[in-house]
Amino acid sequence: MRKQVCIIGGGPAGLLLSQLLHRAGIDSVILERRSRDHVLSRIRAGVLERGTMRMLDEAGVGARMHREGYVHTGTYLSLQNRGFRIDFDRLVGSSVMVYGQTEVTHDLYDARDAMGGDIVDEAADVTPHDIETDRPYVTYVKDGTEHRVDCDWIAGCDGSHGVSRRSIPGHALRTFERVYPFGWLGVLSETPPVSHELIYANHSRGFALCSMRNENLSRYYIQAPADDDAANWSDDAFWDELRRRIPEDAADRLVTGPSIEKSLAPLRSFVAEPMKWGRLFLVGDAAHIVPPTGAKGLNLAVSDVHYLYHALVRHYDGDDEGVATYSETALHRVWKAIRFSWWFTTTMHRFPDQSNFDQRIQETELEVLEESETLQRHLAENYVGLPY
Ligand code: RFL
Ligand code: PHB
Repeated sequence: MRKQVCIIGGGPAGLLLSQLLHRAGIDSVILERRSRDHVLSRIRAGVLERGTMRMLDEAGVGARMHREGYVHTGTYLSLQNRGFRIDFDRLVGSSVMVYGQTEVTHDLYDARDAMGGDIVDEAADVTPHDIETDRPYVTYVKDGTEHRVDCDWIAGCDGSHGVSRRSIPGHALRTFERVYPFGWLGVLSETPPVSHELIYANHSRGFALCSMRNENLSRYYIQAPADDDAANWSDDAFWDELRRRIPEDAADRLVTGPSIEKSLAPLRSFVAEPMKWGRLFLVGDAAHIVPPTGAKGLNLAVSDVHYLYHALVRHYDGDDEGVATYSETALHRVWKAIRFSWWFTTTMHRFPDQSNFDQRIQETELEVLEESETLQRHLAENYVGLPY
């Protein structure tokens, strides 16, 4: 088959890119390794920046988000069981949308299907070839038969364990990484959320986050050792630990119930440079990973898609400036989100080797934040998403 763009990976980045390209008259195919059921059952991000909302609207898939999502005009931070609010609306005149990545992915698949988009699922051995030439192609195996996609460009939207980044020669790739000595143990439960707004809690027992999906679906996380196992945690043990770490009034009204999902996610910061090599672009988690504390992963994938989409539209209009500068432009924004996520993670979590000095500095950082509108504005600006 011949396509203008071959997209590897059918997560939110790949789906959104193909949807936008289709609407601009540029044809693409998505090669996804997993089944659609698998992709649609992954529980991940929950917070959408204003730029992400705009992009979903631009792709024509924002209607259900506006109907069913929750606009949050602020968030709570807590230190040792006492919370204070950061008011995004007052500080920066903006807000975020709480709408699960699972739902975003659902809406994108529905839109792709409605437009007859080409998506190959359960594509095995997806391999990019000749990316340093003007005639790249991608091979894959489906139901035991090898297929070939000839294309102008390859978009590597295949997440952190995909094949795209590995296709860039080692001498050309530079990576930057920080691995944190803890993970997030997450629980999804069919209970009313403890708070209408998110609560990010710093506690001497470790970080906790209260989030939500809807009026009867809550998402909670607690910091746990990186080598812990979700199977070690009964629901009761999880609820007890969460209750200890969050503001007292929230702990008192927390409604608990059986978990319908429980998993441990490791935390790391990672960037691969450059994000373009020859005819291959890296997009989203394929190029960078952030710890979830700043809620930036999905949102960064969407801003990458924004830059790449406009670069490709310009290319087919005869202007190659956008494709030439994609990596530089995207990385400029990526590093700011990497910094914010690192800062927020470092400020909110307890580190195993933290000295009493480090701990006092961390507590003072949060006290200063509570007192300083300037610092709050900085946090708000980054949390709702830097403009693009
Ligand atoms: P994805 O979603 O990983 O999709 C990549 C797709 O590529 C497929 N694939 C391949 N296909 C073909 N051939 C191969 N060789 C392939 N290898 C992989 C995969 O099956 C998959 O379908 O990457 P994408 O599209 O770049 O999207 C990135 C986001 O999914 C990710 O950044 C966020 O989920 C991160 N994240 C959060 N981001 C936010 O913006 N806000 C949040 O609140 C937030 N919370 C989170 C998060 C991630 C979490 N976990 C589990 C990592 C909370 C958690 C707990
Ligand atoms: C979530 O609801 O899953 C969520 C919310 C905020 C974060 C991370 C995850 O920072």
